[in-house]
Amino acid sequence: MTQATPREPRAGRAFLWGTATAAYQIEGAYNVDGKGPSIWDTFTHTPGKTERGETGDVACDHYHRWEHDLDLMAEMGLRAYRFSLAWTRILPQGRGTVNPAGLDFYDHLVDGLLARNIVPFVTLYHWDLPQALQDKGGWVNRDTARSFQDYADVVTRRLGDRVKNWITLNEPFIAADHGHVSGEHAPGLHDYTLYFPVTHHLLLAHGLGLQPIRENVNGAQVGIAFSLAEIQPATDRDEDIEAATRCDAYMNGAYLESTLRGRYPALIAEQMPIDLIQSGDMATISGKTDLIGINYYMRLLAQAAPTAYGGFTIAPWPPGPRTEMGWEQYPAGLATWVRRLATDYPDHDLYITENGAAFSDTLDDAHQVHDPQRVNYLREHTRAALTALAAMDARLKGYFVWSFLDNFEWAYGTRPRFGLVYTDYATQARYIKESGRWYARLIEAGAPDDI
Ligand code: GCO
Repeated sequence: MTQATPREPRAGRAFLWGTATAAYQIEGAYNVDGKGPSIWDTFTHTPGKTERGETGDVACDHYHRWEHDLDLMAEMGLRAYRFSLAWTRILPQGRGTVNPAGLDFYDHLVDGLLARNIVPFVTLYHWDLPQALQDKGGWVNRDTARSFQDYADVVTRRLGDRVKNWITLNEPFIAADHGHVSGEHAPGLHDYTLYFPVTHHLLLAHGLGLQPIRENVNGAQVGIAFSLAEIQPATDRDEDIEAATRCDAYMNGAYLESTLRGRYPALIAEQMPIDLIQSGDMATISGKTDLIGINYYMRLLAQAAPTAYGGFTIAPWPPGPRTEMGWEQYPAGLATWVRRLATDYPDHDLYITENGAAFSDTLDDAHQVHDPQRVNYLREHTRAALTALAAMDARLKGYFVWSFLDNFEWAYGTRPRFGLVYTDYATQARYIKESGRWYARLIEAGAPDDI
């Protein structure tokens, strides 16, 4: 009797297959209906900051086209949709006066999702800090954490009866590092010493934000969407192994351990300025959460660099398949994260809150986009995640493709295309790509190898 080949693990009917976006990357309408300026409006309007000087002033014009976009999500059979709120659409100055039109927009968006049986996952902060708060020091200023708490209160009072799944922060490491150390993101600062206060105040904002979410949302499920690269030593030399430990602490441990265990990794804690952590902060930062968001794109190979910030640099990947961003395709790293988090934090639900890839998509005369590379990428990564789920009996509850549609990729502008849906920026027409049709079949089948 030949052994039947084991079928690939299948996601259950309750598994939330979805897509993810962010306000600044898709909405446009940057100064419409009372919205105030964010640091990304300021950054992209500053010459030299973005490829081709592009801005998110229009982006995908989702602000005006959201109903058609929701129809496309329903056509693909999405079960969930992760999106972020533009803080300055709701509180144009960051705190104080509320802009009713901003709350109305998200109110209608949530109702539109629910009407299509799509579960909303709302990200409160996806990097677009109000410029008015940046003018007072931004995340370097501890008060910004309090402003975030007020913002979370305003939003959850309005949406908390219908939105149960909340992501406080998207990728705090990227916000801290790219915004304040490398300067490639808004607000475009270049000072590695800012990593510590910005990290701490972002996490304090998360902890303070938990309070209104718990008060205003019955049955809230809340957590952070962490940028989780799998860190490996570039070689088996002791110094590179040590460099990988340092890199993992800076990029991952500083955020996971502080919020989930109430302490920074020793390497980080010992560098924190004395007066930065105030009494009670770590208890606030590690307030109870329910879910862990995994934003996974790549592994990183760390190598020793004694004079570099953090004592490490990132080595080039070995030859192999790449995405349009030049990123190595490494699905095994996603499985590693599912296993690691299921082991370390068994009391939390896990969601892959972002995973996807940019490829050079072209629209043919029939308005079709044949993107077999993206289909293969998604097949490999969903297979890796579901295999880890089965092996660990992990509480992996959902997977969100980055992204629903092609959108504004920060400093790269609109050139990189990550979407399951093609955005024709000249006409703002949308066309579901081959990968979007494949994803719809995956949602039906539940297992990537069945389609
Ligand atoms: C991120 C952000 C997204 C990006 C996506 C592709 O993870 O960097 O959450 O806004 O657009 O990851 O780089």
